[in-house]
Amino acid sequence: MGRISAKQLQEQLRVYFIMGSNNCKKNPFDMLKEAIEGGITFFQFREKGQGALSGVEKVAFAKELQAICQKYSIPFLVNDDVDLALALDADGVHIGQEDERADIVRRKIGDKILGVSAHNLEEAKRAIEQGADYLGVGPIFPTNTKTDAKEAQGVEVLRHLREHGITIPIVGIGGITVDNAKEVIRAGADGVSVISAISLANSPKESAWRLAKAIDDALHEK
Ligand code: TZP
Ligand code: MG
Repeated sequence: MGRISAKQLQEQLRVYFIMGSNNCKKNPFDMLKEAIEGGITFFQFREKGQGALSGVEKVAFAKELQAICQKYSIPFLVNDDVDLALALDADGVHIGQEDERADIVRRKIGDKILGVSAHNLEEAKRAIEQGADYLGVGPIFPTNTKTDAKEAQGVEVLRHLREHGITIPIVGIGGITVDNAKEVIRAGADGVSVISAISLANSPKESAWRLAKAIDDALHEK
């Protein structure tokens, strides 16, 4: 099979929903299903922060979310926890700069999808050298979801990376909503990754649908 192609990943990353148990104000399984019905294209299980599940509870929760993703053919990635990703045979892993080095994770996961968070050109280049398939770049806008997030960088960081030769798939992250998603795509991202725009929406389905529509419209302008 080999590693996923940049082109295929670019398509899959358009509407990237990230969630853990503490991001949900209603039943997480219903929410994920609604988000999928609305049009999300990619999912990351991110179980961290206050009240996060651990041990067998975390594994059981992850499995149930993964089963939903599998039913609808949505890629299922695990944040940080490489061992869990391998145990579940997830589609891939997303790691940050404070996690295990990307080249070590790449060796562990073989051809599974590897996403790496990058905040600047240097981190982006290193992540690519070490085997990243895509980059998560942000926070683009201020976010209330990640308490230890760095300062928001605006969409300029995306433009900067593209102007300096970064061609692999990129998703913007941080404070992205239906109203600002187009700017993120116009600045050079292939997709947007969101937590609260979907997880805290009154209708996750409608929110996902509107995000997908905004992104589709912005991509067609290109
Ligand atoms: N990394 C940078 S910002 C962020 C993460 C995980 C949180 C994104 O959440 P939201 O609710 O979409 O701003
Ligand atoms: Mg991390």
